[in-house]
Amino acid sequence: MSSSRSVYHFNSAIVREPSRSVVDGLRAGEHASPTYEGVKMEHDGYITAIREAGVEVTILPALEAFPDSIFVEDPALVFTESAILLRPGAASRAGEAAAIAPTLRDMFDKVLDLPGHGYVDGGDVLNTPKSVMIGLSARTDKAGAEALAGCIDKLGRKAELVATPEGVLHFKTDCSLLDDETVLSTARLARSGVFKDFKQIIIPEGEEPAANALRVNDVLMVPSDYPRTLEMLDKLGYGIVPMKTAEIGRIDAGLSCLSLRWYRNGQ
Ligand code: CIR
Repeated sequence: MSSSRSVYHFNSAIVREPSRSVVDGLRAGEHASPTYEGVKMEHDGYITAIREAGVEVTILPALEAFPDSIFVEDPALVFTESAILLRPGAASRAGEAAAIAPTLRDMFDKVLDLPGHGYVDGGDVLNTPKSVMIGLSARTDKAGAEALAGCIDKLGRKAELVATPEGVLHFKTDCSLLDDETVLSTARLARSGVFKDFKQIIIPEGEEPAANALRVNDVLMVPSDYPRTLEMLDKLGYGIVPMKTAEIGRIDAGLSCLSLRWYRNGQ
């Protein structure tokens, strides 16, 4: 593994087709349901964008029994050297880890199981060059976060437990890594001081859902409905690709949750 490779350099990804049941996906607020067709269109656009960014995409079949299973980021965590099967914190998503396990066992030499009984959603995990940040949230508890930190330690990486703002679904709902030194963050998350060792770009007030952007190789995918964020990031010189997220946004999802991404050696 080259130590100079950026953590956002990916050549492989897994996504899962949306199921018809995606219209029943979990949501915290009173949002109207998305349509299956709308979600499918956004998902197709996402696959195209990450392929164009240089990533080979494995598409898994829809799972009707799991409305939120399109969000493959949550039941697992993947690195070049290993995958870790997590334990999603929402009861309706608990079976998603077992559903994705055979694929990960096929594609990775080493697959670790989260030990113990705690819970972790992958949406709470931000991989940065300094550490793997694990956000405590309503989905990720201390027992799960500590167990995950132990797995990450075994892989020779450094883990760090951090807080997610109250009422925010996942740590990464409110932030993303823009490059090796820079994070994009909401003001409410940045206020906690969690990114004090990074250069911080703060989301304009009222555009908070834009914080879940996704850097893939030379491209920065950004939700398309947030013009001030798009303009700010464009001026900073990032290679912006605006992505439609209005439908998945109705079930509290953003861009990172739609894929598991890693750099596969020897490809
Ligand atoms: C959920 O509540 O679990 C889904 N409706 C949304 C999951 C979004 N996942 C993510 O941000 N990693």
